Amino acid sequence: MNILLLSMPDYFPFILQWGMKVPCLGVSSPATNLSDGHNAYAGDLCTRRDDIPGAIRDAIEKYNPQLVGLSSMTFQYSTAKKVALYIKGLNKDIKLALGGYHATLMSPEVKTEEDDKLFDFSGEDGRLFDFLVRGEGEATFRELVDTLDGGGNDFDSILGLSYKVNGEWHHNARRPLLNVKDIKLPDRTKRIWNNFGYYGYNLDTVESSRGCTFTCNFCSMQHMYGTTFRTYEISRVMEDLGNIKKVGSNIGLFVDDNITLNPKRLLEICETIIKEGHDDMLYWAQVSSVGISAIPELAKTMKRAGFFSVFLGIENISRRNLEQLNKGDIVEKSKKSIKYLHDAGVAVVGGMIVGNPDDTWEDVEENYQFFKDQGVDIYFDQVLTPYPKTGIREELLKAGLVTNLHDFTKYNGFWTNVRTKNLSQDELSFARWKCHRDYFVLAEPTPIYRKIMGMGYYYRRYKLLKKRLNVWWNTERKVYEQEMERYRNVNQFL
Ligand code: B12
Ligand code: SF4
Repeated sequence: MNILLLSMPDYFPFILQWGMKVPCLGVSSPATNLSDGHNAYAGDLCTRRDDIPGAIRDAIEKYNPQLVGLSSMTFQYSTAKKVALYIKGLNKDIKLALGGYHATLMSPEVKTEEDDKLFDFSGEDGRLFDFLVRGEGEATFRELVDTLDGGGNDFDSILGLSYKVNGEWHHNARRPLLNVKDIKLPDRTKRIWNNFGYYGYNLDTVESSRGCTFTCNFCSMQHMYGTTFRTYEISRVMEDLGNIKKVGSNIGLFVDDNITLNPKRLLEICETIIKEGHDDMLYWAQVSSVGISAIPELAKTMKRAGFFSVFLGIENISRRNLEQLNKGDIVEKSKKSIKYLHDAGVAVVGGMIVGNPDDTWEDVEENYQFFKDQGVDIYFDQVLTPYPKTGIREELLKAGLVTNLHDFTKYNGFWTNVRTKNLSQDELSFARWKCHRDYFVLAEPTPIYRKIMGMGYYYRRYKLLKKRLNVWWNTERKVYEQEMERYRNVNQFL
């Protein structure tokens, strides 16, 4: 049987500025873990943003799939639906499966009154898709493909699957988490498009673990893995690093939720990278302040292994807000982590979340001041987003602070979907834009960031000059509105 898996092209506006095109393991891993005898192809539509309909049409013609699987986060679902409609228009006999975060949120175990706004089983969504693959996809998708290929429709024994009988949806029970030993390494030759990257580097994604045992209440991850942490053998991780090198990558992005959950294990991974000669590549990972601050030599060893930059979840510096996010008091740990990372020469992409219920303008700005004082190199500041089925959504709904309830295309941390008790949605959005601009965009880059930018530094200076001139000619408010307008339609592909 021919199978095509596609990940969605939508992106977070700031990420575009950084020129990131990231291969999605959510499609290459299920494509690899099928039974023998099928032809599976994985396509990342982020590499085809210039002509999405053309890319889909060509892929359908060339690979002639009987089943197409779409991978989508919640903010990408509207595009997934358009892609599904487009495919059905090309060939109505192709079966369509939706997998990934959005599909997983539709598990019957986490039903809410808002479910029909996420996926309307009795409406267009229900008619368009044939299957939902909820949770980890490797085994569920394999069993689905085998059943379809055998001509069978005995779907009721496939755990984690939702399917239709005479138009009526049935939801099988959740599949228990997989034993990670059973998951085959992703076969990247199944990819049909390959121009991935990060500013001229060739980037690929690798996994060393799945899950996290923390319970931050803005995080959707618990719906996929609960509060568990499963690790791959370090030898498997090294084999995968060797594989991405073979396909020409020179940056490995670890997609682990929290690779620092066991900092001793990360230390061991770094030592093994060095020992086995994989330190000829660069690496990037999402790390926690708790983990990095736990072992003073960890940051230095990471740098020696090739970690040139990390995303550090600082989130907020107000203890009140950290408590509200169920994050614990990590301020001192964040300071320590930034110091350890900088001493080692690792660039810190600081994760910040603003727009907590009690925030004033001063509270928002205090976070940017902290980032500046601590010398954070790149600001990844997001507005608190009431992602569906998270604890924070419930709290914000109760407090009447959610201003955009159901346009989920705006749920990516860039757009403002809430207000605070002291700031309207518009004031919060403007505060975030202005602080981001004043403290990061128009500021002199930190020495580490400047080094990473290389010649790009001069391009940035030129852009800055243009931006400054724009503020001289216009009011800040006008510039803000122009920028927001520019970003509003970036994810309209079909
Ligand atoms: C790595 C990562 C990124 C990377 C790379 C994304 C990529 N292209 O793969 C970067 C840094 C770019 C990123 C950015 C964002 N991310 Co992100 N990211 C992750 C993270 C940590 C891991 C994803 C991953 O690769 N996992 C490993 C693979 C193997 O697992 P998987 O993708 O879940 O796929 C499995 C199943 O979902 C399923 N599956 C998935 N798709 C399909 C399709 C089919 C057909 C089938 C059968 C099965 C299937 O099978 C797979 C194998 O088991 C997750 C958290 C998590 N644990 O998933 C958040 C997560 C997916 N991100 C999230 C968000 C919100 C974002 C952003 C919008 C904003 C932000 N806060 O950063 C941006 C926007 C991205 C963009 N396109 O512009 C949310 C999504 C929430 C939601 N409800 O949709 C998550 C869950 C984080 C969270 N803590 O809440 N992200
Ligand atoms: S530490 Fe990160 S992955 Fe873990 S629950 Fe918090 S936000 Fe989610």
